[in-house]
Amino acid sequence: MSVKEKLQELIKEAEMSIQLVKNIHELNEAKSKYLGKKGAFQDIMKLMKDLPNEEKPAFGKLTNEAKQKISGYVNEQKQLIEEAIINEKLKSETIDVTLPGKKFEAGNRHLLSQIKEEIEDLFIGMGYEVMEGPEVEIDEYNFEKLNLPKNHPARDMQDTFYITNETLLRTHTSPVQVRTMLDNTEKGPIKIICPGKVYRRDADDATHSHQFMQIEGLVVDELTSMADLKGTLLVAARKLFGDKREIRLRPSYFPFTEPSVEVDVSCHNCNGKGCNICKGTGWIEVLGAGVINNNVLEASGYDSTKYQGFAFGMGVERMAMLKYGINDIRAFYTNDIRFNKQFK
Ligand code: 2U9
Repeated sequence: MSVKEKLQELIKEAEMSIQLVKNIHELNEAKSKYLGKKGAFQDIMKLMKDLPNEEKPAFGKLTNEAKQKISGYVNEQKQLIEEAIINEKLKSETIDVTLPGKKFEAGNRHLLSQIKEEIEDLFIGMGYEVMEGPEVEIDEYNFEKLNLPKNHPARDMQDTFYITNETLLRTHTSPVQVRTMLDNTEKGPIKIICPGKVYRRDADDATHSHQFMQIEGLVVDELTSMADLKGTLLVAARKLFGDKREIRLRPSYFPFTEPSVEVDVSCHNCNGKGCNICKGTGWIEVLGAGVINNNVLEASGYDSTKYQGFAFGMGVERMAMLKYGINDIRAFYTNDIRFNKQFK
């Protein structure tokens, strides 16, 4: 067999076996079998030394052409294998755009946050500023400066969570008003509401919680009256419980206000006719209020002959319970998502 014939045979064999190769690993093996250092051309090259000199260039040309051909087969097969890999990948990653999408449910704010913000917004609309303060307070701001002297029953260990003799968990947000009055170096007018958590040593039941939320308001100015208080609370009651609501004030007592009142709103459920929400009276007690006690003004550096003002306080849970007919305060804190979802 001539060298030419040997080369033609090698080319044919290589073409066939390379075409049968299925993956890159096999292809690399085939490549080194035909084109590698110890490959099929090694034996053919050995024949060169026995050839007459004049035939050597033609022999070299033929072997080079053969190598190029085989190299071409390798490249073609490589391309085919790579295409097959891509096609396989595309097939496995096909997205069916007609499938229904995954539903992401948007959550909602906790009802207490919603009510708190609703109340904040309505007072901001009347020119109030929102103030916050610490939940761990000193006795002086929580009691002393609010006209609750040392022997007052509210200061009993049974009613208040004391941390030390002088520090405690605030029992109302009133110390925030005290701090605002003390911080006001010009001793000028104040118009604020103070929302936040408060703590009392109550046994938890359907209507009591050792921790709950209050919003208190304070207005200090040179010309304020009980009429301003009543007008303010009427606006608030109508914003929260509906345009048709009326309010009534009943005399009461708080150490920090004098005179003090309890405020009822006409029942939004029965329009005042009497139902189980208003216990047949047509009225629901919603908050406490009054004219700031002179002792309280003086304790925080205000001249009570020049300044007066009014204050009010409400429980946020109570507002929410009345508005939505919720009969157990514990529903707010047990984190049952089904409860929260009802107030979307
Ligand atoms: C200062 C002066 C006066 C805040 C007031 C009430 C009346 C009141 C209760 C409502 C239900 C608390 O959450 S509740 O238990 N609050 O009735 N709060 S007047 O009076 C102040 C506060 C601060 C310096």
